[in-house]
Amino acid sequence: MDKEPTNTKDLEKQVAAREAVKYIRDNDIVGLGTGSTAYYAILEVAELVKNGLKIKGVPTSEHTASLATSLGIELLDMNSVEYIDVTIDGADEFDVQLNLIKGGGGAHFREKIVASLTKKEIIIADAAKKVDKLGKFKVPVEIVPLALNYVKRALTKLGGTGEVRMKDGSPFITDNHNVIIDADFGLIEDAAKLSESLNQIEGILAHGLFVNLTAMVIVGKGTEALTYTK
Ligand code: ABF
Repeated sequence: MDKEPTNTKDLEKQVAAREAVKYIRDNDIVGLGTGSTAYYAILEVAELVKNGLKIKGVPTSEHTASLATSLGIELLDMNSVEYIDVTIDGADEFDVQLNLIKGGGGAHFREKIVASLTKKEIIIADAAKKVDKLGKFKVPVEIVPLALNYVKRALTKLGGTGEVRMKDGSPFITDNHNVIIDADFGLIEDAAKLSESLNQIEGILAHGLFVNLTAMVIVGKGTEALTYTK
Protein backbone atom coordinates (compact mmCIF):
# COMPACT_ATOMS: atom_id res chain seq x y z
CA MET A 1 0.00 0.00 0.00
CA ASP A 2 1.06 3.59 -0.56
CA LYS A 3 2.10 5.55 2.52
CA GLU A 4 0.21 8.56 1.20
CA PRO A 5 -3.53 8.36 0.35
CA THR A 6 -4.30 8.20 -3.34
CA ASN A 7 -8.08 8.65 -3.09
CA THR A 8 -10.74 10.31 -0.91
CA LYS A 9 -11.57 7.20 1.11
CA ASP A 10 -7.91 6.62 1.97
CA LEU A 11 -7.56 10.29 2.89
CA GLU A 12 -10.51 9.88 5.28
CA LYS A 13 -8.80 6.82 6.79
CA GLN A 14 -5.60 8.85 7.32
CA VAL A 15 -7.57 11.75 8.84
CA ALA A 16 -9.19 9.37 11.35
CA ALA A 17 -5.85 7.72 12.12
CA ARG A 18 -4.12 11.05 12.80
CA GLU A 19 -6.91 12.02 15.21
CA ALA A 20 -6.76 8.65 16.98
CA VAL A 21 -3.03 8.68 17.69
CA LYS A 22 -3.49 11.91 19.67
CA TYR A 23 -4.69 9.62 22.51
CA ILE A 24 -1.32 7.81 22.72
CA ARG A 25 1.07 8.82 25.53
CA ASP A 26 4.76 8.09 26.17
CA ASN A 27 5.35 4.56 27.56
CA ASP A 28 1.93 3.38 26.34
CA ILE A 29 1.32 -0.17 25.21
CA VAL A 30 -0.60 0.24 21.95
CA GLY A 31 -2.82 -2.36 20.28
CA LEU A 32 -2.14 -2.33 16.55
CA GLY A 33 -5.16 -3.12 14.40
CA THR A 34 -5.51 -4.89 11.08
CA GLY A 35 -6.85 -3.68 7.75
CA SER A 36 -6.40 -0.77 5.38
CA THR A 37 -7.63 1.82 7.88
CA ALA A 38 -5.54 0.56 10.80
CA TYR A 39 -2.63 0.64 8.34
CA TYR A 40 -2.62 4.44 8.52
CA ALA A 41 -2.63 4.32 12.32
CA ILE A 42 0.39 2.01 12.28
CA LEU A 43 2.22 4.49 10.05
CA GLU A 44 1.42 7.27 12.55
CA VAL A 45 2.54 5.15 15.52
CA ALA A 46 5.83 4.50 13.73
CA GLU A 47 6.28 8.28 13.36
CA LEU A 48 5.72 8.70 17.12
CA VAL A 49 8.40 6.07 17.77
CA LYS A 50 10.78 7.79 15.33
CA ASN A 51 10.14 11.05 17.25
CA GLY A 52 11.24 9.39 20.49
CA LEU A 53 8.05 8.13 22.17
CA LYS A 54 8.70 4.87 24.02
CA ILE A 55 5.74 2.91 22.65
CA LYS A 56 5.43 -0.86 22.40
CA GLY A 57 2.87 -2.51 20.13
CA VAL A 58 0.66 -5.59 20.43
CA PRO A 59 -0.28 -6.72 16.90
CA THR A 60 -3.68 -8.15 15.97
CA SER A 61 -2.40 -10.22 13.05
CA GLU A 62 0.75 -11.64 11.52
CA HIS A 63 0.40 -9.08 8.72
CA THR A 64 0.30 -6.22 11.22
CA ALA A 65 3.21 -7.73 13.15
CA SER A 66 5.46 -7.79 10.08
CA LEU A 67 4.37 -4.30 9.00
CA ALA A 68 4.99 -2.86 12.48
CA THR A 69 8.38 -4.57 12.75
CA SER A 70 9.41 -3.23 9.34
CA LEU A 71 8.54 0.27 10.58
CA GLY A 72 10.64 -0.07 13.75
CA ILE A 73 7.85 -0.58 16.30
CA GLU A 74 8.90 -2.92 19.14
CA LEU A 75 6.27 -5.61 19.66
CA LEU A 76 4.95 -7.48 22.70
CA ASP A 77 3.14 -10.80 22.76
CA MET A 78 -0.41 -10.48 24.09
CA ASN A 79 0.45 -13.09 26.74
CA SER A 80 3.12 -10.77 28.14
CA VAL A 81 0.78 -7.89 29.02
CA GLU A 82 -1.95 -7.57 31.64
CA TYR A 83 -3.52 -4.63 29.84
CA ILE A 84 -3.14 -2.43 26.76
CA ASP A 85 -3.45 1.34 27.14
CA VAL A 86 -4.82 2.28 23.72
CA THR A 87 -5.78 0.21 20.68
CA ILE A 88 -6.49 1.67 17.26
CA ASP A 89 -8.32 -0.71 14.93
CA GLY A 90 -10.73 -0.72 12.05
CA ALA A 91 -14.22 -2.12 11.56
CA ASP A 92 -16.54 -3.19 8.80
CA GLU A 93 -19.64 -1.58 10.31
CA PHE A 94 -20.47 0.43 13.45
CA ASP A 95 -23.78 1.63 14.89
CA VAL A 96 -24.83 4.41 17.23
CA GLN A 97 -24.22 2.19 20.30
CA LEU A 98 -20.63 1.73 19.00
CA ASN A 99 -21.32 -1.96 18.45
CA LEU A 100 -19.28 -3.27 15.55
CA ILE A 101 -19.00 -5.90 12.93
CA LYS A 102 -15.35 -6.77 12.47
CA GLY A 103 -13.50 -9.60 10.77
CA GLY A 104 -13.68 -8.72 7.11
CA GLY A 105 -9.93 -9.21 7.15
CA GLY A 106 -10.17 -12.46 9.11
CA ALA A 107 -8.32 -11.09 12.16
CA HIS A 108 -11.20 -10.69 14.58
CA PHE A 109 -10.11 -13.37 17.11
CA ARG A 110 -6.82 -11.64 17.95
CA GLU A 111 -8.52 -8.23 17.57
CA LYS A 112 -11.14 -9.26 20.14
CA ILE A 113 -8.52 -10.50 22.64
CA VAL A 114 -6.58 -7.24 22.19
CA ALA A 115 -9.78 -5.21 22.54
CA SER A 116 -10.64 -7.12 25.74
CA LEU A 117 -7.20 -6.24 27.15
CA THR A 118 -7.53 -2.59 26.13
CA LYS A 119 -8.39 0.35 28.38
CA LYS A 120 -9.31 2.63 25.45
CA GLU A 121 -10.40 0.85 22.25
CA ILE A 122 -10.50 3.38 19.42
CA ILE A 123 -12.07 2.38 16.13
CA ILE A 124 -11.19 4.37 13.04
CA ALA A 125 -13.20 4.29 9.85
CA ASP A 126 -14.26 6.06 6.72
CA ALA A 127 -17.77 7.49 6.65
CA ALA A 128 -19.25 4.51 4.79
CA LYS A 129 -18.80 2.22 7.84
CA LYS A 130 -21.52 3.99 9.89
CA VAL A 131 -24.88 2.14 9.75
CA ASP A 132 -28.25 2.47 11.48
CA LYS A 133 -28.41 -1.28 12.07
CA LEU A 134 -25.62 -3.86 11.87
CA GLY A 135 -25.93 -6.77 9.51
CA LYS A 136 -25.65 -5.72 5.91
CA PHE A 137 -22.05 -6.87 6.30
CA LYS A 138 -22.20 -10.60 7.12
CA VAL A 139 -20.90 -11.64 10.55
CA PRO A 140 -17.52 -13.40 10.25
CA VAL A 141 -17.44 -16.51 12.45
CA GLU A 142 -14.07 -18.21 12.99
CA ILE A 143 -14.56 -21.95 13.38
CA VAL A 144 -12.28 -24.80 14.41
CA PRO A 145 -12.35 -26.99 11.26
CA LEU A 146 -13.14 -30.15 13.26
CA ALA A 147 -16.46 -28.58 14.27
CA LEU A 148 -17.37 -26.97 10.93
CA ASN A 149 -20.52 -28.92 10.10
CA TYR A 150 -21.78 -28.85 13.69
CA VAL A 151 -21.33 -25.06 13.85
CA LYS A 152 -22.85 -24.56 10.40
CA ARG A 153 -26.04 -26.33 11.58
CA ALA A 154 -26.04 -24.34 14.83
CA LEU A 155 -25.73 -21.07 12.90
CA THR A 156 -28.65 -22.06 10.66
CA LYS A 157 -30.79 -22.74 13.75
CA LEU A 158 -29.93 -19.18 14.86
CA GLY A 159 -31.06 -17.81 11.52
CA GLY A 160 -27.59 -17.37 10.08
CA THR A 161 -26.75 -18.78 6.69
CA GLY A 162 -23.40 -18.74 5.03
CA GLU A 163 -20.60 -20.62 3.36
CA VAL A 164 -16.93 -21.04 4.23
CA ARG A 165 -14.93 -17.97 3.14
CA MET A 166 -12.76 -18.81 0.17
CA LYS A 167 -9.53 -17.25 -1.09
CA ASP A 168 -7.92 -18.11 -4.43
CA GLY A 169 -10.19 -21.13 -4.79
CA SER A 170 -9.45 -22.66 -1.37
CA PRO A 171 -10.87 -22.08 2.12
CA PHE A 172 -9.38 -18.93 3.70
CA ILE A 173 -7.22 -20.04 6.64
CA THR A 174 -6.81 -17.60 9.53
CA ASP A 175 -3.58 -16.85 11.45
CA ASN A 176 -4.93 -19.33 14.01
CA HIS A 177 -5.31 -22.11 11.38
CA ASN A 178 -9.11 -22.02 11.33
CA VAL A 179 -11.80 -21.35 8.75
CA ILE A 180 -14.45 -18.61 8.59
CA ILE A 181 -18.14 -18.67 7.74
CA ASP A 182 -19.53 -15.24 6.88
CA ALA A 183 -22.98 -15.66 8.40
CA ASP A 184 -25.92 -13.70 7.05
CA PHE A 185 -28.39 -12.93 9.87
CA GLY A 186 -30.03 -10.08 7.98
CA LEU A 187 -30.27 -6.75 9.81
CA ILE A 188 -29.53 -7.46 13.46
CA GLU A 189 -32.16 -6.21 15.92
CA ASP A 190 -30.21 -7.07 19.10
CA ALA A 191 -26.44 -7.39 18.61
CA ALA A 192 -25.81 -8.15 22.28
CA LYS A 193 -28.32 -11.02 22.26
CA LEU A 194 -26.96 -12.51 19.05
CA SER A 195 -23.40 -12.18 20.35
CA GLU A 196 -24.36 -14.07 23.51
CA SER A 197 -26.04 -16.80 21.45
CA LEU A 198 -22.97 -17.19 19.25
CA ASN A 199 -20.76 -17.35 22.34
CA GLN A 200 -22.68 -20.47 23.44
CA ILE A 201 -21.90 -22.46 20.29
CA GLU A 202 -18.98 -24.84 20.88
CA GLY A 203 -16.48 -24.79 18.04
CA ILE A 204 -16.70 -21.06 17.39
CA LEU A 205 -13.35 -19.51 18.28
CA ALA A 206 -14.58 -15.93 17.76
CA HIS A 207 -17.28 -14.03 15.91
CA GLY A 208 -17.18 -10.55 14.49
CA LEU A 209 -19.83 -8.89 16.69
CA PHE A 210 -17.96 -6.54 19.05
CA VAL A 211 -20.41 -5.40 21.72
CA ASN A 212 -19.49 -2.98 24.54
CA LEU A 213 -15.79 -3.10 23.65
CA THR A 214 -15.38 0.30 22.01
CA ALA A 215 -14.64 3.60 23.74
CA MET A 216 -14.97 5.76 20.65
CA VAL A 217 -15.21 5.68 16.89
CA ILE A 218 -13.38 8.30 14.86
CA VAL A 219 -14.58 8.81 11.31
CA GLY A 220 -12.80 10.74 8.61
CA LYS A 221 -15.31 12.77 6.64
CA GLY A 222 -13.53 14.77 3.97
CA THR A 223 -10.68 16.43 5.87
CA GLU A 224 -12.62 16.46 9.16
CA ALA A 225 -12.46 13.90 11.98
CA LEU A 226 -15.83 13.14 13.61
CA THR A 227 -15.67 11.42 17.00
CA TYR A 228 -18.55 9.25 18.22
CA THR A 229 -18.77 8.26 21.88
CA LYS A 230 -21.62 6.67 23.81
C1 ABF B 1 -9.99 -5.09 10.68
O1 ABF B 1 -10.11 -4.25 9.59
C2 ABF B 1 -11.16 -5.97 10.68
O2 ABF B 1 -11.69 -6.26 11.92
C3 ABF B 1 -12.13 -5.27 9.85
O3 ABF B 1 -12.94 -6.24 9.31
C4 ABF B 1 -11.25 -4.63 8.86
C5 ABF B 1 -11.72 -3.40 8.20
O4 ABF B 1 -10.85 -3.28 7.12
P1 ABF B 1 -10.63 -1.93 6.36
O5 ABF B 1 -10.12 -0.95 7.39
O6 ABF B 1 -9.62 -2.28 5.33
O7 ABF B 1 -11.98 -1.51 5.81
O8 ABF B 1 -10.00 -4.33 11.83
